[in-house]
Amino acid sequence: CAHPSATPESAVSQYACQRRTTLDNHNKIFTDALEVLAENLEFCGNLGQSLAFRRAASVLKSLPAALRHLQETQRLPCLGEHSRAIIEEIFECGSSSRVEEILNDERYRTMKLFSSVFGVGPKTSENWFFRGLRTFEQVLSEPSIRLNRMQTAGFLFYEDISNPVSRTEANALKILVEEAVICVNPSATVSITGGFSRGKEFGHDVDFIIKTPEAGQEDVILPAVIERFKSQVQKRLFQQKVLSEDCLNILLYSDFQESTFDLRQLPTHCFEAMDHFSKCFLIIKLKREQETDARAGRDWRAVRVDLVAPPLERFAYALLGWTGSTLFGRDLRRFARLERGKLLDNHALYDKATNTFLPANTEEDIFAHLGLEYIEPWQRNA
Ligand code: 8DG
Ligand code: MN
Ligand code: MN
Repeated sequence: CAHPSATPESAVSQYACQRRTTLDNHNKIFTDALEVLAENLEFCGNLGQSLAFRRAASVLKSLPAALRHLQETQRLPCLGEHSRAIIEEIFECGSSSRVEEILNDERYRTMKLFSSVFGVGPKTSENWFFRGLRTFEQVLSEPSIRLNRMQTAGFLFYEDISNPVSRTEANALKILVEEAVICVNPSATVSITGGFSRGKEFGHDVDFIIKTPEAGQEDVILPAVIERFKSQVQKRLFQQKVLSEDCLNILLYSDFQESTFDLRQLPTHCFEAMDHFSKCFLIIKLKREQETDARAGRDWRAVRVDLVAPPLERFAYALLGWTGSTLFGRDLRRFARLERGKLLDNHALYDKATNTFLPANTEEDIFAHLGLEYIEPWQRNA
């Protein structure tokens, strides 16, 4: 990537946080190919090179029109010779032989299959692959494999969870989550974050962020919500005929992670965007709106839900992080560090020059601290 000061004002920035990237991708044929290459490198543990392909794809996603000639990539940042060679081949042949090769590669296909299970990451997938396992049947019948609780739930609800969640379902879930949250704390509010807040019509889960005005409430609200889910909510909704009888047990899986957040801790510079806030990863039963699953004989489906509850004074930072996209967040942190001498993560923004934490009530405040034009959530699909 070229240094931004070396490029004219109108040029595309190397930083995703200085580009507006809507879901209207005019270069899908190229970005799909580059993302397969990136994913394959991730499976191989080559995160640096993977990121280079992810950045190249992201730049193309931000363009207002489809590329017409390879030469157009010359003026774009983050497009190295490898990416350009892939684009060139797609221009000439309609597809990339390297991408086709990866899509047919046994290791890639197996890693893709295994890591599609909730709770199974690249490490476990690789382990299973090198033990000669290729299918779910083989994994599940291998006596030496002990699945953890998350993976067990992942296999149990695999079909449901691997089906994308619709916006309609996300809105139905919001009502359910809001009901529980307001019951345990009437002053708390719930907002959808993650992909749906960026305008996506479908997601692999639904992400919610909870705002609690009273200090300390962020630490107790999620366990209380989980308890609430386990008891009254479903009964009441059952009485109101919102849920059917077999929906009574609404919580199919819950993993609460206690806060390890420390107000004085400086933002960390790490590869992954994981944060220290109180959060939970859930699988929730959701009543189907229209058709019932006749084969399964049930009128509900399992959906993945994430909840996060940051302290009020850091809410804007948590929201910015959880809104994503992952690459947008990564570039915000990189921009802050390299261009502004500030440390940013999901918890805070720290000015190294003055040794102070910069307070923010809104996402707009954070962009302003960084001297960046505000980018709306739906323009953060980098
Ligand atoms: P999708 O679900 O529609 O497929 O996409 P998404 O909503 O953009 O992805 P996600 O995997 O649900 O994650 C949403 C954002 O949350 C993403 O930018 C990563 C971010 N995130 C954090 N911290 C943490 C964390 O500690 N755990 C998880 N699971 N996600 C986190 O910023
Ligand atoms: Mn999500
Ligand atoms: Mn999520």
